[in-house]
Amino acid sequence: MNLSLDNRTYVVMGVANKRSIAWGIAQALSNAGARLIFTYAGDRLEKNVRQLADTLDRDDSIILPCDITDDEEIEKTFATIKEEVGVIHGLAHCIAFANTDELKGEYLNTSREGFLLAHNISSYSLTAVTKAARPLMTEGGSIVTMTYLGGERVVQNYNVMGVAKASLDASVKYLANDVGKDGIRVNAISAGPIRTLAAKGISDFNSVLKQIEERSPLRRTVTPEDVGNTALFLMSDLSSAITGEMIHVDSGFNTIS
Ligand code: N5H
Repeated sequence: MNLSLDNRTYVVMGVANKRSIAWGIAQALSNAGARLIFTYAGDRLEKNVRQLADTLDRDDSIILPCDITDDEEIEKTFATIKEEVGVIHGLAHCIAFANTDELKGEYLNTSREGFLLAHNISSYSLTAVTKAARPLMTEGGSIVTMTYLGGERVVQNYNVMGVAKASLDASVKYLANDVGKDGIRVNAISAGPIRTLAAKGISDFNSVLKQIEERSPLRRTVTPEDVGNTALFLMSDLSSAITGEMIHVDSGFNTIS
């Protein structure tokens, strides 16, 4: 048994640019021999994804739009994937969103609308895409989502995203139980903070990163490559009995008080 993903196809959702965690995952899977299908939200990101996909060693990637707030579009996207490749072996869900103005101050100021938006995009979407992907995973497979420590404990400013991640983390366990009988595993990677487009504009991100450098057991921040390598492990047969699990890729920061 090894890390090879030869003759396997994976869906990667959430590449925005070359700094994206989703792109770190895509590169690791591609280097292990996987064929990739990318989905993006909004025409603005299509060009970025195409340009990045062009830098991969193989030229059979498929790039499709998928607005995960739209059930019809999810259905359409996965119908196209079925037509194009028939079977998929896994999916990386790297999607989250909350209103910027609700990622600071007190959590209790979260609006109903902002709460529902964050939960819809950051949590329910995993359930929706797992449901759509399941019929294509006829050979079993592995679904990986991205979470963060702020779902397990209070992290300053994470606010409604923390509550949405707690919901996502619970979904991972319930989904894992539902699809386990089909040989499909569902796991989450809890990454340390990384300077991505989503993290842009977040106040004091520098000091968050500095804290990881100073206080984490490994005394360094993590990279999309670190996360990509863990995603590769979770997609491969080496993790064959791991499901409903959360793996921290955070230089050990979660263990420190
Ligand atoms: C404690 C922190 C810092 C404060 C909270 C950060 C939360 C970040 C997650 C969400 C997903 C960021 C977000 O939705 C930003 C949007 O309001 C504005 N940005 C965008 O629309 C850009 C253009 C697009 C690409 O973003 C999205 N989401 O589509 C947490 C940090 C220390 C760690 C961290 C950054 C965690 C995380 O969940 O990403």
